[in-house]
Amino acid sequence: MKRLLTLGAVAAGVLLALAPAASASAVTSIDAELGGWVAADETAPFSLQLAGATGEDLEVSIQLADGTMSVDDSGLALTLASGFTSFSDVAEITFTGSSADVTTALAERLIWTAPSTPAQSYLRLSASVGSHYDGLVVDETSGHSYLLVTTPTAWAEARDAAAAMNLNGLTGYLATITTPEENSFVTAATSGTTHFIAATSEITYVNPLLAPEDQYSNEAELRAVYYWGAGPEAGERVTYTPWFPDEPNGVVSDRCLLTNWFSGNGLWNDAGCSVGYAYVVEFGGLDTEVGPALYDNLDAAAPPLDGDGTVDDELADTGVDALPVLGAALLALAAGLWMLSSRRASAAAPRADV
Ligand SMILES: [Ca+2]
Ligand SMILES: [Ca+2]
Repeated sequence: MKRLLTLGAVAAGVLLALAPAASASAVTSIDAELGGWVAADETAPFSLQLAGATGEDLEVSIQLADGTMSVDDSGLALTLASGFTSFSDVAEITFTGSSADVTTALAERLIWTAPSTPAQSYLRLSASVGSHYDGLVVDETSGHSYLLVTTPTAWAEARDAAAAMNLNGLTGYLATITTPEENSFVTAATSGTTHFIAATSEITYVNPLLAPEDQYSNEAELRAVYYWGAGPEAGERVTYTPWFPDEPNGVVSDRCLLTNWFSGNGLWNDAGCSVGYAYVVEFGGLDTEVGPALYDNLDAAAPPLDGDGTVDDELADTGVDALPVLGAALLALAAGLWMLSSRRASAAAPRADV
């Protein structure tokens, strides 16, 4: 029986791991349209296209080799990261937002201003885009990450909400606290907030995780017997149980476990599954981390020129009217100044499809 139970638990765990992973996703790549050569101080749109983004909030970092950029965030709910103060005229930026708003911002709202010298430049940048969760805490020892959700939520809804989360390819799950070290870390990471963990003795939550021959026929058999109801340990018996004094007190309907009962002590209590409590989502160990998607052309070759490589040809590639630019460049050379006429600025008609 014990052997069968173990095999069943492993099989169920594998099934559970595969099911959410198939629907979860992450930003897997960034494609860029950076345009061609741009005259000094001129602006040109550029575009970063994300592949794989789903519902999770995203964090973007862009760093330019030279020049400045602006992100038109009008109508979009984007938030600058700590240390950044403007979406305009910056050489470097990090911001967060919903997957939809970030995707729109990167695809349609980016403008580059070329540096004042040399007379023409091409855009070089590095960018990264990954999942973003406010308050996420990473255990550097295990590599697992934890997110406290303080909205009072019933256990099954918390389990399902956690499974819908995705951290750079890692599917979330209601936290499984399996060692004293993990218990201490999560207690500290949540500042001792009372919250649900994935342990349960509710028959309708446990049986689907077990092989048919291991399933329980009535709830009395599951009295004070706890299983992990989610995560890599789904379907496994709970063995580490740091109970609060006099718990579990065995109230028949109290079949989902809370930690930090009464105080930030890391001690557990059996409680009602349908009562709303905070919960902790854990990421790690269930599937493969994708990591933030990266784009970097800092060392890439310059974009090709259509003409003979002279200034006018190069600027013509950007769509800028070449003649006034060439005139201004010659004038600037003669005067020892790189002054650009307002006519030239208004003549700029940069192209993103070079
Ligand atoms: Ca765990
Ligand atoms: Ca109790």
